[in-house]
Amino acid sequence: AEINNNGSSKISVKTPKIKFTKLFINGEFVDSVSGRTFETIDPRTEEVIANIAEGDKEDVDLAVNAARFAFDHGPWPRFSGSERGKIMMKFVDLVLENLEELAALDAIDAGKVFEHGKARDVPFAASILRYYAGAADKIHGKTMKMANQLQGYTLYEPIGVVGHIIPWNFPISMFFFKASPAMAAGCTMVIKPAEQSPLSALFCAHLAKLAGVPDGVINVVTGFGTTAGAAISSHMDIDCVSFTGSTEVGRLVMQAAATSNLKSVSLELGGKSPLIIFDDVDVDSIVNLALLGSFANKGEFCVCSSRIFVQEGIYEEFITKFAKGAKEITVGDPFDPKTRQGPQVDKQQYEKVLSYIEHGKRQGATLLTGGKPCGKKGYYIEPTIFTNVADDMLIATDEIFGPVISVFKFKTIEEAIVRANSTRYGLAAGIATNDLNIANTVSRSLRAGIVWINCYLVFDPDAPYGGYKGSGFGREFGMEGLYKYLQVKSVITPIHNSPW
Ligand code: TXE
Repeated sequence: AEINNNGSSKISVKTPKIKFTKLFINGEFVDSVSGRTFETIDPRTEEVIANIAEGDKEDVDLAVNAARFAFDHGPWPRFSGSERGKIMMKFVDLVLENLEELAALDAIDAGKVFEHGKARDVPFAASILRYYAGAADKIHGKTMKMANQLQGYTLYEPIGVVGHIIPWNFPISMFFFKASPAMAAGCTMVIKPAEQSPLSALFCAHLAKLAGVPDGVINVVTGFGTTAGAAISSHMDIDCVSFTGSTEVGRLVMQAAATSNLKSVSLELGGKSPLIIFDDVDVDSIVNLALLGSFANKGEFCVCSSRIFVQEGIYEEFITKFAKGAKEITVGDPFDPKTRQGPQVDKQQYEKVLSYIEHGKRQGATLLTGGKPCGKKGYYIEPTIFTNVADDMLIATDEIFGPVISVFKFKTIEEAIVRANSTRYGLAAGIATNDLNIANTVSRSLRAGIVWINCYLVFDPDAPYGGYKGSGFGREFGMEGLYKYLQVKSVITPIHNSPW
């Protein structure tokens, strides 16, 4: 990999000024009750960017009270869908007007490539918000002609106060993946961004206020998982918790929901997604697809194609070209236009990824390329590929969440399906073939919430995605992503003396 990180932040001409560092509760930026703060770190330089208010249980209580009041007495759930949609559209405009600043905040806070933020993350976040703004006035139930002179209809009602707990890999996107459908439904909410990347969520809270979102509808409590996060999942007055993060914490969130008020839960957890490449494909174009599926966002994405299965006929050609492509990825400062891969989000993730690389070597896999940290400072890791990986090695079974990919060789379709499915996860999968019959057979056989055929990492607001098996449950995007924030009520009434 070409390294352009020289250990200083001098490339970064666009470092944004940090305007918002406090909790956002009931339409105001406020200090935490304890007055404590925590440091958010720049993964390029390992230096402190800002001190952020550290919310804890008392702050979550205040935020929930504000959200509860806004739900029980405020205008938001009582607006017509089109009134909510209008305010959400204004919010979309403000997000796009502030596109550069938002992308820059995620670049310094989470190490995300600035150009990618500008071209993809922020516009996609805006398109999710726009989709649900459009959906807000299309929520309706059905009528039922019932037996015995009864008539019934269903009402779709907002579920109430929602707690959103979000991770650090797509800070701005996740904010809108969670907030937009809940807003459309008429819910009010408390959002806890990840402690590694709180900046863009606070900026978005400010934009929500400018857009005219009423006070108390969106509250943002920055802080840690075991304190602020746990206070959300165990809160007695939150009706629904929507979590994206690790499988271990997903389990804790569900337990806390069960032992508190039985709030509804949706979980988007980790993955170990297979990309299956059959030997009828054009290797060069599939290599590009595999590079995208493997090393986008430095491998810090839940649908990363971290297990690539290649049919034996093209295996040698594929790994040669795939390794060459990985070596050509420029790792460096996210603000440098040449950069394709920034630093891992924090020291913990950086060390986790490096320790998996050591495991892979120790367990006898072949390190085809990469495998080392790079740069003098910051959490940079070379794009790394292992071959000769046994299906039960740790690097083949665990979510590494970094730029580390295992490539496997297979012979038959049946073998590919069995091996691809032999994982505790089930988030995404990719298939590369020109044979329609293979594509259809394999896509039906894979136990994953989203399957890409001859493409990868393609998301659309209208296409639901979420997990099978240990990758969680509940869907984001599409109307499915909206219905988890609604409850259905059946209303039944007798009709007297009707001949029908
Ligand atoms: O996740 P956590 P971490 C995976 C990925 C990564 C690993 C660890 O493999 O390497 O998880 O990352 C909050 N109660 N994913 O440790 O801890 C926390 O503050 C309530 C996959 O950062 O799950 C943050 O806001 N909340 C994933 C959020 O949970 C708690 C994206 C996620 O943090 C909590 C991120 C608790 N007890 C990591 N503990 C994906 N699916 O895309 C923590 N949190």
